Amino acid sequence: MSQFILSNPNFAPMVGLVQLNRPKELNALNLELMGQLRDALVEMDENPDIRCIIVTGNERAFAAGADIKQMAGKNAIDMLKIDQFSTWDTIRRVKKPIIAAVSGFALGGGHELCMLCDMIIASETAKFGQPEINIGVMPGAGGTQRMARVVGKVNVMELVLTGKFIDAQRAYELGLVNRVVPVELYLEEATKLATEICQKSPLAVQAAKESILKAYETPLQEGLAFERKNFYMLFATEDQKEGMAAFVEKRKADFKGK
Ligand code: DAK
Repeated sequence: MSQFILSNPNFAPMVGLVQLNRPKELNALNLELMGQLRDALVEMDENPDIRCIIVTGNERAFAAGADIKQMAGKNAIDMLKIDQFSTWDTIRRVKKPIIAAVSGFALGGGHELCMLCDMIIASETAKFGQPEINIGVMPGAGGTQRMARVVGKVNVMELVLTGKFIDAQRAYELGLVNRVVPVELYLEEATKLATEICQKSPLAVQAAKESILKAYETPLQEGLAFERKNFYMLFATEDQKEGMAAFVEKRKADFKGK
């Protein structure tokens, strides 16, 4: 089978790198690529030596969307039977933080994949969009829902109904990306962010990620109750003892993830 994903669990200390690797097709997300991406992410999620994951493409494209050539001849029942959602749902359940390092095109499913990640570092050359409307369909992997929660109704309407692309700066203004950096620095910047997070307690990081994601899925009171339980749970960890002792003793904490 072709290798559509390059995976490096030792990219930087405690940081795993997953690279989409269908460059000729601008990393169009065919089923094989998505399956390999899911497997690589699950493997890194289970690897105790990794605390944070970066997903990237190449300079020209993060991913130009789902593979239109693979989808073109399908009918509704074919799509239903393929059940791509189980793959996307598995990625959604990854517990470790995932940072998308994006350069070039992040379109359709490519942009939806970015939004499935937890943070996004964009190069100045990045272009985002949901152009599905141009090929007679609409976003199907969270484009209308996740984007609406970030950019608000009028902006998501314009982007989805026109299919137009926006540049990295506009994406930043809309809150879709954390920051924009020169193209030669986007992976480095993502690695810096990942490395910073790796210094924290991985248990606290994962509990915080889980709680933040709940904010997008629940009413406030339910989310607050969930947050509270995760907060109490962290007092059962050695990392909490270490973190608070380190503060009192005026030294840097050494978190073991226990
Ligand atoms: N699919 C297949 N091939 C693609 C592709 C795509 N999305 N995007 C680009 N390619 C291929 C091109 O066909 C071309 O291949 P050859 O002709 O050389 O064989 C090669 O990549 C280079 O592309 P271009 O020659 O077109 O390059 P340009 O620089 O001229 O244009 C472009 C770049 C990104 C503006 C253009 O390629 C483009 O408009 N691409 C399509 C963008 C698009 O419409 N994306 C949305 C696709 S629909 C779901 C999950 C996800 C989805 C749905 C459901 N479930 C979980 C159920 C997602 C749907 C979508 O993303």
